[in-house]
Amino acid sequence: MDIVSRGFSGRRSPENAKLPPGQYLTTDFPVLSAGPTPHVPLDRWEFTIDDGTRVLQRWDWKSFRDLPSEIITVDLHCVTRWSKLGTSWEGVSLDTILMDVQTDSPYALARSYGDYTTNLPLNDLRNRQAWIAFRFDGKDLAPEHGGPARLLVPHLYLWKSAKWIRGITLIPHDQPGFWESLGYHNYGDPWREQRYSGDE
Ligand SMILES: Nc1nc2c(c(=O)[nH]1)N[C@H]1C(S)=C(S)[C@@H](COP(=O)(O)O)O[C@H]1N2
Ligand SMILES: [Mo]
Repeated sequence: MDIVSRGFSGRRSPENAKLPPGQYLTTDFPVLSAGPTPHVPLDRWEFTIDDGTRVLQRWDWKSFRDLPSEIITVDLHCVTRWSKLGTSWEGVSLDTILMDVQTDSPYALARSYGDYTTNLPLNDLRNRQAWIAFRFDGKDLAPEHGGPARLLVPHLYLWKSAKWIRGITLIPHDQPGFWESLGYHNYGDPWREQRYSGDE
């Protein structure tokens, strides 16, 4: 029997149920960048998939924007403890991006303009879990938030969502990206509170 009735404490509101451990809700949209915001003109922008040796796929802005896109509503969780619920984006699913890519490599390293990298298992980019997003809240993605386009992987802490994405390298053996090599967790599941490399 429940000693304390549920709705009484007021702590299990629908919003709180969506909040991973150790996170708090915010309604603004903080900017977290490890360096200056790179400005890439759209006529020089490109996005490539490579295997470390060869470029397997290449899109310029026009061919990228010709890919089918979708509107998605997702919750964001930053390792600095803010979470933002119900954010609306438009982007191209990584399932679409990877459709014609044949690989045996189980890991991916996302690469950004400005040299930021972050690693994740290739499977975490598949199955409607990741997008290359170019619009936020109905507007073109602002440069400070990663415009013209950023990776969006909402089921992992937000440092995995590389801003100013320029490509993804498929790698046979996992290798740490920027924050992962500075002591952040290799995988970064907010629901398991995988913040730092020592966390389970
Ligand atoms: N290229 C690049 N991507 C990045 C970062 C960065 O410094 N450079 N910071 C990461 C971190 S730590 C977070 S929390 C989010 C922040 O995204 P926002 O600035 O849009 O809130 O971007 C991630 N992607
Ligand atoms: Mo972050």
